[in-house]
Amino acid sequence: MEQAPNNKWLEAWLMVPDGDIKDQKAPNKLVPNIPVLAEELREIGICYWKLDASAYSYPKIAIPWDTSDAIDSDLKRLHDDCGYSYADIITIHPNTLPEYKTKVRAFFEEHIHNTEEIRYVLGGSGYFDVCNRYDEWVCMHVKAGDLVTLPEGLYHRFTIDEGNSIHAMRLFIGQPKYVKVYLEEEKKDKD
Ligand code: KMT
Ligand code: NI
Repeated sequence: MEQAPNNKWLEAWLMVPDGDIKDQKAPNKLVPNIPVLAEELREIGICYWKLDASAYSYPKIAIPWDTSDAIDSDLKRLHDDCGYSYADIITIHPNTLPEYKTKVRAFFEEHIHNTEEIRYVLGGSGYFDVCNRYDEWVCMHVKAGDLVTLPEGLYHRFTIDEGNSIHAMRLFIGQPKYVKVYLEEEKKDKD
């Protein structure tokens, strides 16, 4: 399935330096803002599709989620084209995510994976930050209907935004791996 055309990509911008981040849930844009365009995101290996999440209903939590339950034909197509064989659905919200505060902090620690990271936003919103080739943080604002993939080995981090909640599907090729490699100390953990 074709990715979204460049002029329909998600909003992205360069972030203030890490030392200036007081609130991880804030946009943390530079002043004046420096937008980052689709071309640049494609260059670092990001893929982006826009689906209609509001037309279908999904459970708040399903670990795993049976991908044969997919009725959205676009999601089915992507699923088959890309070989996504496992999915789960989580809702990051104090009522639905055990150890919410710890998890929200952990998602925001920069890390890489030895697999692609594939996330489909079903509701709510958040920020995926990715490292560009100048080692600067680019913040991507993800919202309902956004299906984003980050390539293996790309430094990134995630946070919910000031809306305080996101409902998201996590897709995997093969068995899910949540192994993270952090920049500072190489530690492994499971979410
Ligand atoms: C991750 O790997 O950082 C996450 O899965 C974040 C939550 S999904 C929007
Ligand atoms: Ni990750």
